[in-house]
Amino acid sequence: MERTLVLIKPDAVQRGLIGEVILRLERRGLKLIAAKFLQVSQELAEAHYAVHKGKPFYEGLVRYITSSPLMAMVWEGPNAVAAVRQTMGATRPTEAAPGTIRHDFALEVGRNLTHASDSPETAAQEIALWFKPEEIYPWERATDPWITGQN
Ligand code: IDP
Repeated sequence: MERTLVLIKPDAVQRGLIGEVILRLERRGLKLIAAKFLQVSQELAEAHYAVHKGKPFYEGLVRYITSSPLMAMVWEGPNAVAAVRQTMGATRPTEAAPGTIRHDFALEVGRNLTHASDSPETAAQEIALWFKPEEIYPWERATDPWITGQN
């Protein structure tokens, strides 16, 4: 079972797309195990996007992510990392497949609505950065065996 960090970024919150993003992840069969709504500090933004430091879009990216509240979540499921990235679509909305969130609701890479961890290793680091262990609530869902194929 994998876990992945998902951010519903400030543009998606401002555009009223929180429900849409959650709906798609829930409907896919993924399970929400942690969530919080917050205004991101400069420090957290810089830590989250440390890998992009020095790139031309880095400062704009930090400004974007700190500009207005966002929703941070942890989702769990079989192959959660790949499944969530697939549901989000390619980083550039014009390259995202039809039916993905970025294709269906976005136009610009700089306002692409969501973040999702890109590997299980990154997911573990990002979840530890955004959530304290006691803020994560694994729970039994009656439909789990119908989704995972395991009893
Ligand atoms: P990802 O979010 O799909 O994993 P990354 O390459 O890790 O994509 O980039 C992180 C975020 O940085 C993107 O989601 C996007 O918001 C922003 N970004 C990436 N490339 C550009 C760019 O060329 N211009 C502006 N923003 C960018």
